[in-house]
Amino acid sequence: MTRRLITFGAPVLVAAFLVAGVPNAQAAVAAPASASGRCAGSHLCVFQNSSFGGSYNQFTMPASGRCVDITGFSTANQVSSIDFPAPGSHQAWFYDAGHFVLSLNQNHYLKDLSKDTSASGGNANDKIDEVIIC
Ligand SMILES: [Ca+2]
Repeated sequence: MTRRLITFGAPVLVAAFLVAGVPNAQAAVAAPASASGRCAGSHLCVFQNSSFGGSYNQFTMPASGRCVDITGFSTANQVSSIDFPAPGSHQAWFYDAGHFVLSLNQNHYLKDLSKDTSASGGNANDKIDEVIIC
């Protein structure tokens, strides 16, 4: 797994947003609070299966004012649900081969990405291979 710390507003992040086009689009089926029971508070978890099933990756939050750009995680291209528990102001952007898929605010979850629209077309299931958390 590659986890690269980048300064907020750094060129690499700006470039990602320009490619994405719609960085602030919000997923439709988001609801507050933890749902999986498998994701430690203050982390972001991506799950291989819907309803928080299968294997998963758990990501820690960057320091205030910073972002992390994560690729190469084991559930890449298999992500079917996301849990982002713990109240807070962090936000995550998800990408598929450099194309923006969707974003999610902390204290929300998405239980079945096959029911969420991807900004890159179709639904968001089994597409995510990059996560940026700020
Ligand atoms: Ca899957």
